[in-house]
Amino acid sequence: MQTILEKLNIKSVNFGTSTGLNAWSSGEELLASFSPVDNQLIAEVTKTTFQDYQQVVEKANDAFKTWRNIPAPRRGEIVRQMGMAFREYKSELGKLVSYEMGKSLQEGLGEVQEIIDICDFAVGLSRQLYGLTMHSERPAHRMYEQYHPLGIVGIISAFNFPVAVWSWNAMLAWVCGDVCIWKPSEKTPLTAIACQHIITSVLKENDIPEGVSNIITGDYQVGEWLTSDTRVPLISATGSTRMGKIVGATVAARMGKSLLELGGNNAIIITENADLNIAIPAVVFGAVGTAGQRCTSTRRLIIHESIYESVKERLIKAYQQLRIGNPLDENNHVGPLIDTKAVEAYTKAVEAVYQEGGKMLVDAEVLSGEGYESGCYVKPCIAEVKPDFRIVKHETFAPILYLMSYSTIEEAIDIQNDVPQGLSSSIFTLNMREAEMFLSVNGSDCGIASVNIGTSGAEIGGAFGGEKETGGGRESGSDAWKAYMRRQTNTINYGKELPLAQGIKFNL
Ligand code: UN1
Repeated sequence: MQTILEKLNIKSVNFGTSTGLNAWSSGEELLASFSPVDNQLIAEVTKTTFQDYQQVVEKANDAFKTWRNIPAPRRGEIVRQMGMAFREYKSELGKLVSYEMGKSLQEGLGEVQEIIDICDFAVGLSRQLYGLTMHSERPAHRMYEQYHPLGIVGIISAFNFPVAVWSWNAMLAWVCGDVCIWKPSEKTPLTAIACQHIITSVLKENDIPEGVSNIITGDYQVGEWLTSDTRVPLISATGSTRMGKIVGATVAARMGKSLLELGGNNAIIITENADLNIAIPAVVFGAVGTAGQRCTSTRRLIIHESIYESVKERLIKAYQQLRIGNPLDENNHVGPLIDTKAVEAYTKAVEAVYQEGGKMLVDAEVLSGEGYESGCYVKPCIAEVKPDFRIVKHETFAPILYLMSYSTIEEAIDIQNDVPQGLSSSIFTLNMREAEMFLSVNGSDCGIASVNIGTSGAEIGGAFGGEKETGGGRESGSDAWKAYMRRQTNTINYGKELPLAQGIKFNL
């Protein structure tokens, strides 16, 4: 693990909260980063003080005045160079993500690949920040709209995707002409600082003020400085619904904009017309990948009654083959949960399943003994439940899969929609009517609805986000960039008269 820390000039302790490479923080309090893999202290980071925070905002504001005047395609060129830098550090950063967060090495590398992909996307986007032109109802008038940068974008990210989700926001914000202040999860500050170091070298080489990219570290209080700050027009927050409700209310109270990407409770419907050879692996990856800690993780399986028993058996068999252990060992499928608090939430959810009358098909277990000393490793489990169990409507960030059966496709869609969350959903079927019904206005109510692929692993090209308690925001691809800009409608009169709109006459 030393390599990336050394290569990035991260000297393990107290390198400070910084807008760049200089550790100028006045803080003395430290934030420790422990790995859930083996409970080792990886490093400690200085917590941002209120005084630091003020400096960061001032630097960001100054940098904005320069950055917004750099033409968008030129900003895209800087982002292109960032993408090249992330390519160079892919294997080391991927490893650090895996070690600090606990996801498998493959997934850690996949996360860095998402950064690279969004950089490429943003480069193209930098030449496509299009507005429309309209035909004015008045003679000799021209109307059009244009998009201007907003200013400072506050990014609050979660531990489960410690770097990718930041990049979806930051890369778009940068080509749009905004500057960013990033508050990473207090559980994964190091990967964030590694990204900041990678970015800073590119900014320096191009003579761009370092205040374009800023990090603040600490707990919810630091987040509160950001969310209540009128100098920060947009807050993009990823995390729990509980957190999102607080952030959303704080930002709304000051009429700021928020982009919320919160909890999911994602289901897969397996119809009697499904190709089980693709459905089963999709379910297993969706449910146990990242140890069930993606907001897109598959939590509920809604299976047609005629194939329920055979799907159940195939899943039980597949789960028996899962290898749980150190995520840096490529032979393992499942790594640890983020911390022992998450293990508690897993245990509590399993208890709730029993209490409500559910049955375990693959038993839950907190693992101990050699290799599991951190106390964060749990066995992915499968529970047989009824759709109306309270626990089934709740998002538990752990590898617990709920199985239910249905008899009509309408019933399956009702079950799928009948939860407070609305992020990702899928149907496995080769029947065109079922697939189209699922995608229709009467189908899934989620922000993401797919056919014959799982609920997780969305590509960056699409808009990412969901409805209801998921928060309604859209990040990443498609036209998600519009959230990072302010729209201005412009009307120009090039005539010699002053005709009023709506035919109003006003004679002086
Ligand atoms: C998240 O879990 O917060 O679709 C994001 C996926 C990833 C992103 C997940 N591309 O699973």
